[in-house]
Amino acid sequence: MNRKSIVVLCTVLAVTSCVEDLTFPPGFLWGAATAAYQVEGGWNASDKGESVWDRLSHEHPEMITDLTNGDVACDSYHLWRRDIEMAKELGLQFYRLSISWPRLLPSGFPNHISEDGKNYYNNLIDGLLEKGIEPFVTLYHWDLPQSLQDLGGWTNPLVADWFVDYARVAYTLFGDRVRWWITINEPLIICDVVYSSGILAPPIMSPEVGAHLCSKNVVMAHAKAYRLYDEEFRPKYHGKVSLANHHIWFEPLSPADAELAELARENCVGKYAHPIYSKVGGWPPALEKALGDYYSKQGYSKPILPPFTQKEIEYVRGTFDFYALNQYTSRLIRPAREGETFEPWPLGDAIQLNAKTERDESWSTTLSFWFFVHPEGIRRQLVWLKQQYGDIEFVVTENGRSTQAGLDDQDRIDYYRKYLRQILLAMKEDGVNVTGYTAWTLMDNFEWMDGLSNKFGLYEVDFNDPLRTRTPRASANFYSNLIKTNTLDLGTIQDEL
Ligand code: GBH
Repeated sequence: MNRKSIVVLCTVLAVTSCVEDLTFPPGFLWGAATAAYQVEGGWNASDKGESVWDRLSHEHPEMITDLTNGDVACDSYHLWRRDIEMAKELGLQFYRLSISWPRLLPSGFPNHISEDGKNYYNNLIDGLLEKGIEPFVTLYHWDLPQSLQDLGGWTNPLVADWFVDYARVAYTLFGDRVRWWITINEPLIICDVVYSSGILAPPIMSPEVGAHLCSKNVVMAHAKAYRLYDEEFRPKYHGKVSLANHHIWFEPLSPADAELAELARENCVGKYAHPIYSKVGGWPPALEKALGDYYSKQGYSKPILPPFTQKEIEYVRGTFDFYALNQYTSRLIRPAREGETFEPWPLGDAIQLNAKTERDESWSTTLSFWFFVHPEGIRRQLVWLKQQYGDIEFVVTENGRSTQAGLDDQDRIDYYRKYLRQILLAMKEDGVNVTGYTAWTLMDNFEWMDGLSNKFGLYEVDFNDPLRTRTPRASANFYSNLIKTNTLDLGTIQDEL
């Protein structure tokens, strides 16, 4: 019997024995995430170096909606004990945090390791482990040392060496206790969105040359850090390493736009997944061709997306132990019409695809301008990824939604229910091997250019209180019950199905 008929049968007979199986497999891992710049504060504590986000928020406070910055944020630099307590209250099996590169290496280089930076992460990691919570560590969540930005940052091919030197320090200091590593969070944002929008850090516009140099350098940096772990640390520590991609699910507006939707998927996901996870490696062929054609018309005599050598293709291919997926939202996509202008979000430099994105009117909006709710998108994305890259292990490393302030966040619970139900369907009906899920985010924090006004937290943080008091929302209660039972309670969304 297919699912549709099961649902129909349930509705007609009102029997409960035929309701879908809402239990996650035993051993399924539950976590929540944050990122260093968004929560830590302590921006100049001790010998910490300046990051690109420190620079942007201090020199251009007007670029952040509510004129706030991450100088103090949730003050997790001082309040990390409370963060661990919250992780424990929720019953998390892992906590995904990121290391601030300039906190650990103030100059950006390993000539000097900050004693206080090292202690901070040791305390956090040890404190989590004492409570039975695994640290799941991201090396790079957007806070590049400004010193390296001054040398070109992610557009300088040497960044791969700088990054691997930093990774070596982190693996050496923390690798005995950290089993899950993410090298880089969301290349799509670091390269395509940063250099095509000029509104994130570093605020540099270079949608053609800069964005594409960055794409190759990020992939190479990831591969080097993976290879280093594989060769020198895995034999002792047996951990897992991957990179976290940002996913927007693209639906064609009309059937005629199917090919364009596929190209958009390759542009946003395939660009950073095909080189690593596909059997053949290298850039996605259709994307490489489309970009090649577009930029040669713009007068470039060499490919704007730097080609990989055969040696590089082989070096990068297979540099993963699992697939890490961040996903929030979806878009309809169609060809641009005569005279239409392009926005940098969510396609990067959309002009190169001559594409426009839209919201389906059935997808509800959120406080974040870029964010529409479309639960089926995550299932379709998982199925697409399995089709492209095979039956590999998937971990959802970010998913969640923003709301206004307030403790009774039924919208957030609703979102979690609907997205988790689709993840379960992907697992049970489509056979996608998802082994873990991460709520974004543990607590309200500094939401980049949206500042403190957009709340994504399971815990509310009082930013007017010097103690940054954290209070659980209704969703925290929902999430801890889910973890306890390992079973999704559909609650109010039952009626909508
Ligand atoms: C993730 O990014 C991040 O990993 C996390 O740090 C963040 O807090 C969370 O999602 C929620 O946003 O300036 O035009 O690009 C998701 C990608 C990046 C999407 C910032 C929205 C702002 C619009 N987000 N972007 S634009």
